[in-house]
Amino acid sequence: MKKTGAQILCESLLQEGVEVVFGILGGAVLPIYDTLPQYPQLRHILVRHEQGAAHAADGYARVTHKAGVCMATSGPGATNLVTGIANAYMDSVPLVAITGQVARAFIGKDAFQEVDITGITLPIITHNYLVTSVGDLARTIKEAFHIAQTGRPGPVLIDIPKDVQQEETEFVYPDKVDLPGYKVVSRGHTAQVRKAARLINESERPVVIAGRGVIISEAYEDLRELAEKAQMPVASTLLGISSFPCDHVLYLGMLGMHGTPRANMAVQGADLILAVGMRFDDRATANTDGFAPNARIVHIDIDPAEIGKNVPADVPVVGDILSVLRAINKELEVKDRLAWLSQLDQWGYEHPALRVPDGDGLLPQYVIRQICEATAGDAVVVTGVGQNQMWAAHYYTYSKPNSFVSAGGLGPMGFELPGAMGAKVGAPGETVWCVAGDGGFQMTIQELATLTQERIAVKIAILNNGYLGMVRQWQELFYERRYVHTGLWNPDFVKIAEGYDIPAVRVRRREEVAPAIREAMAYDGPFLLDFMVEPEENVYPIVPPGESLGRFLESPAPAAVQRWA
Ligand SMILES: Cc1ncc(C[n+]2csc(CCOP(=O)(O)OP(=O)(O)O)c2C)c(N)n1
Ligand SMILES: [Mg+2]
Repeated sequence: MKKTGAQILCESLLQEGVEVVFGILGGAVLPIYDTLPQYPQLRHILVRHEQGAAHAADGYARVTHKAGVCMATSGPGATNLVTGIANAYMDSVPLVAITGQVARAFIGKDAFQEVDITGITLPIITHNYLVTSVGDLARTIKEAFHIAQTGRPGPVLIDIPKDVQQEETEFVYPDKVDLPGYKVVSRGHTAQVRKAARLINESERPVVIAGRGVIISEAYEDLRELAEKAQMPVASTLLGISSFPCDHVLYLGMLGMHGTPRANMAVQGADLILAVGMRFDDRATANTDGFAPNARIVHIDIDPAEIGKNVPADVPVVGDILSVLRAINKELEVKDRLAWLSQLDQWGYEHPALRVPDGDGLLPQYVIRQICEATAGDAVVVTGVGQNQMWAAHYYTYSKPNSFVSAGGLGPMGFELPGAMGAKVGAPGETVWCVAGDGGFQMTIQELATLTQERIAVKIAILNNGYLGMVRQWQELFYERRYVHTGLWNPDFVKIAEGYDIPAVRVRRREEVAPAIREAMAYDGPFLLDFMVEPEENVYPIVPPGESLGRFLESPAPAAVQRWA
């Protein structure tokens, strides 16, 4: 029986196990939307901006480990997806973006709402397609999901001209892909695995740096086994948070520009770094010239292009993290490494961090701690970008694997609300908190309407400091306190929420924090808390730009600040 391109798209999505599509319609996707009612198994969530669709699909993908799907019309709909696609690319998130395109006869004519979206997205996409014949559509969708979800995950875009959506052909969904140039190496090379294990066995001061690859590969147990067997302490990158239990005695915290003293000093003092599914991002390494000066580096990654890109590796192992860690674990000797671990404890003692200062002021760190307490470290926390992100990274004790969702590589303000929305749709049984900046929240605030229309019960905590806080912090520390255009006039977020039919509470004092969080959690639906936090609170420690990991500022002591100004 013949089917239209639009029907073939829907049938193929069902074949791929897709349950949810985030999108907004327009002229060039009308045939697809007109077909949707024939497929009630496909839930469509109508967002209010295509950036929201892409971020929501991204949040959904991160919690489910399945490709998130977003859909937009041609031209402005497609370009509005671009930030979300770039974000998924930078953070290796499986995403399938479907865009309508003008009819084939109009392509290249500057037709109404025509853009070359395959051209625009080329550098920020794992792969993309312009489907020029309905006969290619099913195979294209099969390939797109395969490429998005296997190997190093990432975004794939499928651009479908309107007349291809209307054209008919026989529908046969292929049961396998035929991509001769696309090879995924999953098992690490045996000799490299042996070398890696030998270096670990011989080392005295080893450190694991766990990245998002551990989460993508769901290798939590294997990482834990490795750490415990070899008594190797574990630092994580920002995106590696929740790959290893935060309350584990071997956990050092996050490393990097805002890393904990213990994590950064461990890396600088190590004789061996085991880098697991991380890409030596500059926010993680600080100045690479001074990075881990005494360490040999074993780098495990599924993407060979990552090996040696930023930091040279002594022993590269290309493969899937789960399979490589399992292989290494078999070769590991049981060690106690007491001298090294007590050295780390000593450093931790000399450089205490992450204490919430006493006092009356409403500190953002205190708010995060209270959310952590109220949820027993068991919620999924989705952050914005900036100070709120760093406080959420540091002050919540993530006890469950893959419970910290944050946009690290691209760092787009505005991820928080749609990202949390997608995470809640993907994990409806979890409590999902959106930790928002007052600046970032306003970049995608319109998705409050989607929460209400779809009854998506995200709990929102705005850390309202009245500033583009992270940038203000840089102005304070590195531009002699010249606050140029970082102060924000903000609307009344409680009234805004009420306008969207979302109950909301403003919190000004410490003693109001816990009851407000309880009220938000008791409510069956989305709820917003507007925390009026100390405006000029800073994120510490911070490694000033250009410095190496060991040179962090720990406190706002004026002398130290001047030295770096
Ligand atoms: C889309 C986008 N524009 C600009 C920036 C640069 N930037 C990084 S953090 C930040 C401040 C964020 O302010 P807010 O959302 O209030 O978070 P806070 O740092 O105050 O917690 C800015 C402007 C960015 N990351 N993303
Ligand atoms: Mg702010």
